[in-house]
Amino acid sequence: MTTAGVPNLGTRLIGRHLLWYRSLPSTNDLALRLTEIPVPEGTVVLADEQTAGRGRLGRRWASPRGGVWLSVILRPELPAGEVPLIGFAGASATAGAVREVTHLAARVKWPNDVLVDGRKVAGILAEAAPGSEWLVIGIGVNANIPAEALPQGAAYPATSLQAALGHAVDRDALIRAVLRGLERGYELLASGGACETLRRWRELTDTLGRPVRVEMTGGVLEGKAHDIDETGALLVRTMDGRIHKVLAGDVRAGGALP
Ligand code: BT5
Repeated sequence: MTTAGVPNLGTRLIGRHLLWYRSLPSTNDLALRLTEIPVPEGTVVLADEQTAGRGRLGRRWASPRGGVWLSVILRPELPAGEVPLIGFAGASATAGAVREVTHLAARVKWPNDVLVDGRKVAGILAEAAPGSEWLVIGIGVNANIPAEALPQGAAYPATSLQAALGHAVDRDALIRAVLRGLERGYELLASGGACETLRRWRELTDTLGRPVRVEMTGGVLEGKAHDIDETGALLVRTMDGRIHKVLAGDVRAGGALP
């Protein structure tokens, strides 16, 4: 482990303390444990490789060397309904960082995925530390991962920045851009900018207005992605004109367009 940071980060909060490991089971797991000490808000845990990277609902997240796998420890002072917006700020920040560093037209997919050419290039996992006010936001970006090392048969097609560009990206520059963008997004939320946070996400998404099929724990919903509400829940309009509120699920393109 090293505490050497990314040079010239220039942030006030996020990444001022940075723990960088060659290999970890999961940066989110370590970050969640660190909240019990606790460490200063904004501490970042980074790993070159994860051996037990996690997605939502305990799904596996492939994290070979070459990717950016990091977790940020936060202690948000936000109304409860706005806490989920940190994930949306994280997705927008990650898509913005990809755009800045690679000029690829990265977009966000509900709730917190980042896509390039319609393929998943990054995922976000926000987790609350049980029984406390700490929150960990995990960000995984398939940066310099060769196409053949990407997960095959993933529920949603995957890509990496290297595969999309045809060459490697500057990983440190990407890490800097992600952390700076997340800090801006977090400060915006903390200063009452929930509407602006959602506006930025809407600007970067192609989920809204499209026919979607949403797979949820309780079943499947088909319709048109109408909007997101003030907590980030997805509003889906079904054929009968009714609007359904989806708090958690996986969106696939398709479904019937009402
Ligand atoms: C996510 O979950 O997209 C959240 C991923 C968060 C990863 C970061 S890395 C740093 C931090 N530490 C962790 O342990 N996790 C966080 P979800 O929407 O549930 O997507 C998971 C699904 O994506 C899997 O079931 C696979 O189908 C697919 N998948 C797995 N690895 C992938 C990869 N590297 N790229 C694209 N898709 C992948």
